[in-house]
Amino acid sequence: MSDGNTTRRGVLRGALAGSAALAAGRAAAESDPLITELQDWTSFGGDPITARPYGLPIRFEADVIRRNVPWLTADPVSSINFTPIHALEGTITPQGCAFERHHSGAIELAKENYRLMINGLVDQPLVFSYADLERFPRENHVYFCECAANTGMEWAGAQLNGAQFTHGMLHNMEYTGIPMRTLLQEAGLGAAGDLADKWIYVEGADASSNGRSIPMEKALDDVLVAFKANGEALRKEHGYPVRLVVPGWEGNMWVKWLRRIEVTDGPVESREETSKYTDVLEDGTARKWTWVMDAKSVITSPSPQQPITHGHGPVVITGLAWSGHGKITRVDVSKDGGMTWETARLDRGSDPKALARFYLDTEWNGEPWLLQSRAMDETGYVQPTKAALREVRGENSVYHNNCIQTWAIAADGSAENVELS
Ligand SMILES: Nc1nc2c(c(=O)[nH]1)N[C@H]1C(S)=C(S)[C@@H](COP(=O)(O)O)O[C@H]1N2
Ligand SMILES: [Mo]
Repeated sequence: MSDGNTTRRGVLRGALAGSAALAAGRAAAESDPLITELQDWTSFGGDPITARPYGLPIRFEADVIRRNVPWLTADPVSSINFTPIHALEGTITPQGCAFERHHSGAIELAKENYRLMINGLVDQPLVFSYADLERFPRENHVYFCECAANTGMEWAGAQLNGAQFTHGMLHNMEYTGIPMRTLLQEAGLGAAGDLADKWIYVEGADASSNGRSIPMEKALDDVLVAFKANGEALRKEHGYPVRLVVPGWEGNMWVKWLRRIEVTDGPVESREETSKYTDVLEDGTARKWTWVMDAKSVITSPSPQQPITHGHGPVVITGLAWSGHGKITRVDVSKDGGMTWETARLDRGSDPKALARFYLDTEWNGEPWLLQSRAMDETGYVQPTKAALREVRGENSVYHNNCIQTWAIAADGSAENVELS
């Protein structure tokens, strides 16, 4: 055994003296055939470097995939699948398992067929090719994208048994793009006059067009016209070759296959911002222009798809937190359904409008837990309970459900989606 291992063991022994986990580790080391016998992978060569020009996850990870809920939508062309957040770590979502939401399916649009038009109240209407866009100064930023309908099925009660399904309309990527401001300035905003009451209308090249109105103030602030995610081209399903990134605001505004930006003197009041993506309130009226995604968090492990399977002793509770208003400043974890709270360790939590990862390194000895997490952001906002949200929103809402989620952990380590009354 190397000195490195001896030292690491010494540290573990000090930290976890007498724990079940350490005892199990010691017993295994003496009789474990994986240690005492010669294995294939130590005896033969592996794959040549020519085996996979572009790599996929190893087959043992084949269950870390996007999944859908067939009964949710009538048709898989206008539908949604969910990020396997229960099985991911850190904060960056790989494109290959980042949720998809299409209103008319994912289209295939080649760079050479791509055009982006800017028209309306501009000095000079312009049409850009993809190659034109590559010549503008670009920036890199990490942002979360959450569909406003994320957790929307939970308004009426605990419905779906897994963080992937309750909270998986969520991804977080590093985008490379051109500030919207740069392109608007290229077209010239002199003709628009006073910008305070101006808007842009953005639409995609797919059959749905998914048109949305965005106030000029936001357009000139941090909106990106993006063409790369996590260092590589956008995937087809995320809007290849160009999509809009609208930091902190509901996913519906992140128009994919972006084809047109029109400067307007008011909102267009499109389908996606009137009959959809408005919030029905307790009294039956609907609230519109609820763009910002309020602070929210969820424990990803343990959770229904990620039960505790290693017996008693040390356990890592972990999850994600995010806020469309800026940075996550604190996340608390409760094991007793919100009666008492412990402050979690924030790791990768300082990027505004990006996912934060939190950990509570703790012990579990078979006692029942009612696990919850509660996020706070830099505005001082605290993630609300479902009861508090229902007082305003009733039970017929769909969008913008950022309530505290509860997982019940049973004596066998299994976890279930429950609602506390
Ligand atoms: N052109 C176009 N853009 C679109 C959509 C669409 O159907 N067409 N869906 C929107 C919705 S509702 C969401 S939540 C996000 C999802 O982005 P993703 O599929 O990359 O996860 O894209 C938005 N942009
Ligand atoms: Mo969405």
